[in-house]
Amino acid sequence: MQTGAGNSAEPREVAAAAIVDAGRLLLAQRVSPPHLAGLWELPGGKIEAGETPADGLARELREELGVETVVGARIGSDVPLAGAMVLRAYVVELKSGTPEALEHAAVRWVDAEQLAGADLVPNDEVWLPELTALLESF
Ligand code: DCP
Repeated sequence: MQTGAGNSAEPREVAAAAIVDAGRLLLAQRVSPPHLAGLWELPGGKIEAGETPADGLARELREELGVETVVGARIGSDVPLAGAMVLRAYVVELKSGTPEALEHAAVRWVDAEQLAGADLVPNDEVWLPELTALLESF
């Protein structure tokens, strides 16, 4: 019987946060791996076994940015990743704290125009239409 890593029928999830405040979206600049270093992403990470995506994403944001958050609705489509993983984005509200680059090279807030010109990691580029619409709704 299989134990430990969970149900092999379900892909492991990497959750990413679309944090919007005052009409701007938070981007974080990756430090690794080498082919993604310097590119900008929605912050987040792997959901651990036994965690809900909401709890896991809030934990990642606490570790990476030093903030408390409320994880909301899914946004955009699933992005398949190597290793039977799937990347999903969520709209996230900042509850307390100011985001700091604790595990990234830098963080920055962008408006819709700056988002269009940002060097995003390729996976996150698929969410550009939904992220732009989200920014324009504020
Ligand atoms: N990823 C992505 N876009 C994001 C977030 C992550 O394409 N907005 C990808 C990059 C990696 C995978 O998802 O291929 C896992 O992301 P992280 O390395 O950021 O996840 P963790 O922080 O959980 O990794 P680690 O196990 O190194 O702590």
